[in-house]
Amino acid sequence: PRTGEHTRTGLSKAALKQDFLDNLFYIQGRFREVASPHDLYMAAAFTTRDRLLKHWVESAQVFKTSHARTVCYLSAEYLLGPHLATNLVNLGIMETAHEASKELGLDLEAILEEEEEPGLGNGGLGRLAACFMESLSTCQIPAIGYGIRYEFGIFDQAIEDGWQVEKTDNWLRNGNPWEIPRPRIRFAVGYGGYTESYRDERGQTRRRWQPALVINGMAYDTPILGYRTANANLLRLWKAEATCSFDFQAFNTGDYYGAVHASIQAETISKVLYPNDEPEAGKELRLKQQYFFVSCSVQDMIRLHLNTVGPLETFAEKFVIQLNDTHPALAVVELMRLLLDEHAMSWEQAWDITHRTFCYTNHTLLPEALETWSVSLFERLLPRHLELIYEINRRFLDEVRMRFLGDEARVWRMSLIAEGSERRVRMANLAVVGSRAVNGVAKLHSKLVKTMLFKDFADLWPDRFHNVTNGVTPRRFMVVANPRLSKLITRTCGHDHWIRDLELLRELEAHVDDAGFQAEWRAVKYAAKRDLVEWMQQTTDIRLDPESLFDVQAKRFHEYKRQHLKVLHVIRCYQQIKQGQTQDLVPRAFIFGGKAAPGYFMAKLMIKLINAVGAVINNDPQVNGWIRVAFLPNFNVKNSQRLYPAADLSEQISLAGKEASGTGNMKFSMNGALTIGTLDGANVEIREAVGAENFFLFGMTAEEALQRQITGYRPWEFYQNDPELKSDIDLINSGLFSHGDTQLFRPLTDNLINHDPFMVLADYRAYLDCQKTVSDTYKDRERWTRMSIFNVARIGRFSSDRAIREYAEHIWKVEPRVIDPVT
Ligand code: 26R
Repeated sequence: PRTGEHTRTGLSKAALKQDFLDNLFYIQGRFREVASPHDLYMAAAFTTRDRLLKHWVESAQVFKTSHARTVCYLSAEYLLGPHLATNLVNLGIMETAHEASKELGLDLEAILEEEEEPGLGNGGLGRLAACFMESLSTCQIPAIGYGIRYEFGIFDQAIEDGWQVEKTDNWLRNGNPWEIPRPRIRFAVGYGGYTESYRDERGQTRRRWQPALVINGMAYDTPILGYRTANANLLRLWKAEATCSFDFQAFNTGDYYGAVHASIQAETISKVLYPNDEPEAGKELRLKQQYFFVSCSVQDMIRLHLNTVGPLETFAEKFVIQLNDTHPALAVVELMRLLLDEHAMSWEQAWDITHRTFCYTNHTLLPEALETWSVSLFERLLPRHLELIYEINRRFLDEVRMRFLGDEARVWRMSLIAEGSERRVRMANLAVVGSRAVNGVAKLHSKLVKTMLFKDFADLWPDRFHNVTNGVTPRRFMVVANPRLSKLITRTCGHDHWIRDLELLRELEAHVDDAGFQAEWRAVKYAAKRDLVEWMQQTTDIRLDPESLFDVQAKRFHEYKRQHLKVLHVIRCYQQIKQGQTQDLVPRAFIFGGKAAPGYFMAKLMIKLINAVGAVINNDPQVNGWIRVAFLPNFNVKNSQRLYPAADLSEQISLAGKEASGTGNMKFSMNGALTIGTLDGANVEIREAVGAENFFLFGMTAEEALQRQITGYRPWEFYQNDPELKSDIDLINSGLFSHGDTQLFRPLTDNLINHDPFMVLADYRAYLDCQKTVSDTYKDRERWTRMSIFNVARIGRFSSDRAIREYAEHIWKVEPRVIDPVT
C-alpha cells in the first residue's frame, strides 16, 4: 500500500493485491496455489466489499445524525444482477483491479464470470427497482430499499427438446459475500387469530389483534454504492424464521417434532420468489410474503424514527415510502395499525401521517395483473387489517358520495371491496386511496392510468396523478456491459462525464459524419457480435454469422409482447427463400430470449414454436446462410449484458396500450441498436428523442387498437384476406415444424385466427412492410451507422438518474445529501 493508505480501503494496486491475498487466506482459508475459481471470486468480492463498507458506514452515520429525509423503496422484487463488476466501476477501480489481477497471475474476466447473480425478480419491475437503487446512491439521495431475501430467486431456464424446463435457482449455495446479516435487527410478524376490544390504562376502549402465529423477520443488508460518490445506500432484505416461542412450546408439551415442523413452516415464507402469471391457487403464501416484508419494513422505519428523530408525529417529514406496484400496498394498513394499536394515535392523525407518507407507482394496465385478495382469505390471515380496510373504505366512500351525489355506480367501482359472488379486496384502489401521489411509468401509460384505469379517482383527485418515465442505469448497461463502446465514447468526447450525466452523449452528434468514427463504431458492434457468437457456440450448438443483421427480442414471454408476430416474420422470410425470392432480404440472425411463467401454457408453446422453427430452418441447406434462428436460454441480467451490445435491431412490438413502459427498449438503444416498434410504452418517447427518422415505426396506435376492439375485431378476416399470412399460419399447422404433428401448435394458431386478443394479425402486414424497410436500410451500412450513432447520442433522457431526480423533485420532495469521504 501507498504510505498512509489502509490495506482494506486503499484504492492503489498494491492495496488491492494485499487485501485480496489477505481475504483469500483469512476468509477463504486458501493460498494462491490451491485456490479454486470460486475462492478467487470470493476473495475479490470481499476485497471490493471492504472498500464499499467504508462509504456505507460513513453514509449511515451522516444520515443518522443529520436526520436526513429518507426514501424507503418497498419492492417485492430486486433483479440485481452480479455485484462485483458494477461495484468496481462505481468505486472507480475497474482498471486498477485488472492490473492487480494480472500481476497476481489472475484473469479478472474469469473471476467476474464466477458470480452467481441474485435473481430476486421476474422482469421489468424487479430490474427497475435495482436500477433505481443504484441511481438513488449516484444521485446522493438517502434511501433504504426494503424487500424479501428469497432463498430461491427466479428459476433457471433450460431448453430440452425445444421446451422450457425450470431449474431451481440455488443462488445462496456457495455463500453471498455482499450481504451482512443483522441478527440484532429482527421483528415479529403475526398471522391469523382474532381481534378484540379492551380497556387501556386510561380506561379507553381500544382494539387489538391476537395473532395465532408469530414468526420473525431478520435483516440482511447489502450496500449499494453510487457511481464515483461516497454515498452508499442500504438494501435491507428480510428472511423469515421461527420465533423462540416454538422452542418453549416444544419444551412444555414435549412436541419436539411439531415445533420443528412449525419452524420449517415459518421459513417457507421467504423461501421462493413467485413467478408472475401464476394461477390463483396456492397464492396464500404470496399474501403471507407481502405482509411479512411490509410489516418488518414499517416496524424498522418506526424503530429508526424513534431512535433518531423522536415522536412519530413527524414520521411523514422523515420518511417517504414508495410502493413499487401494489405488492407492498399492505404497508398503508400496517402503518395505520401500528400508529393506532401500538402507539395509541387517533384515527385522524394516523391517517394524516399515513396518507402524507405513501406514494404508489402503477406498472401495468393488464386486468389479470391487477391484484385482488379474497375477503375470506384476508379475514383468516389478517383480521385486524381487514377491519382497518373496512374503516378506510367507509370514510373514503362517504367522501365519494358527498362529491358525486347519488352516483352509486361510481361508489361501487371505487370501493376497496369488489362485491360479487366472492368479495375481494382491490389492492390498487387501496394504494391510490392511501397515497398522496400516484404515477405511471411512461407518458402514454400515465395518460391511460389517469383516463382509463383510475379515471374515477382522477375525477376526485386530479392532482394526485403524475408521470415519471422509467430509466435504466448506464453504469451497468453501458460501462459494464459494453466497455468497448464506452471507451470509444470517452475517447471521442474527450471525457467520461457522460457516465454520470448521460445527456452529454449528445456531443457524439458532432462526429456522426466522420467516416473514421463511423468505422470505429461499426468495429465495436462487430466485436460484440463476435463475442456473442462465440458464447452462443459454447452454450448452445447454434452458429451465427457476425456479418448478418442481429435481430433481437429478449424479454419475458407473454402474448401481449407478441413474440409470435416475430415468428411469423421468420416464417415469411423462410418461405421467400424457398421460393427463390431473396431480393428483399438481408442475411439475418433472429435471436430470441426470455422466460415464460411456469404455469403459462401459451407462452411456453411460443418458446417451443421458436425452437421448432429454428430446428427446421437452421438445418435446411437451401437456406444457405440467409437466415438463422437462435433461442438464447436463461435470459437473466448476466446474459442480457452479452446480448445488448451485440444487437443491431431491437424488437419492441407489443400491442399499443399494453406495455406500461418497457426498459429493454432503452438498454438496446443505449448500445446502438435501432428499434422496430409500436407506439407503446416508452417507445413513444424513445422515438421522439432519437428522431422519427432513426426509428422503425409500425402498427396501430393505442387508440386505434381500442377502437377496433370496440367495433368488433375479426382476426379470421385478416387470415382469409392475406394469402401470405394464411400461408405462414398454415405452414405451422402443416406439421413441418413438428415432425408431422398437425395438432401441436393448434392452441396457438387457433387462438390467433379466432380470438387474437393482442391483435397480432391486424398488425402483421404493417410489421412485414416495416421489416422490409429495415432490410433496405441495413444494406446501406453508412446510413445504418449514422442512425445507430443518433440513437446513442440522444438516449440520455432514459438514464435512471433522470427518473430518480424527477421522483425526488416532484414526488418525494427530498434533496441530495453529499457524503464527504473521510480519507
Ligand atoms: C404478464 C402480466 C400478466 C404481468 C405483467 C406484469 C404480470 C405481472 C406484472 C408485474 C408488473 C407489475 C410488471 O412487471 N410491470 C412491468 O414494469 C416495468 C417497469 O415499470 C415496465 O417497464 C413494463 O412495461 C411492465 O410490464
